[in-house]
Amino acid sequence: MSTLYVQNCYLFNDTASTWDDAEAACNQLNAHLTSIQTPDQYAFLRVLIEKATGANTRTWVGGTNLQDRPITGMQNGAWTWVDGTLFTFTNWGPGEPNNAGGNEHCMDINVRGQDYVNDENCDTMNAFICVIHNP
Ligand SMILES: [Ca+2]
Ligand SMILES: [Ca+2]
Repeated sequence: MSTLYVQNCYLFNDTASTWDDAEAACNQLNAHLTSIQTPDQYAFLRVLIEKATGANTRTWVGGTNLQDRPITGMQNGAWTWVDGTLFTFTNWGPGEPNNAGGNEHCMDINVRGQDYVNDENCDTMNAFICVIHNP
């Protein structure tokens, strides 16, 4: 399912994928996993998922703190958006990002079907949303 919003095109894909495989699938479309720029856009993304799946399906978005990945400690470095936009997001779920087990470096939403943004193990299998800016 693809939808235009504020001159961007969003594509929801329910194929359960790791974060890396999801980003690679977006790249095939000259897209990236989506960033979240505003509360309104976040709400839009959740509606898109609900329309596509009939539920608040857990879904990858494009936030990552990749620099943590080689380190098996309790690092929790700076977050970035894989689409290259400035990371100003502050609407994490309570206690997140918690970098659980020192191994959560990718962002997902709708955790346990809730209005909740979380850092997650990048090898978790989730649906995902790509964005094409100004198609
Ligand atoms: Ca992390
Ligand atoms: Ca977490």
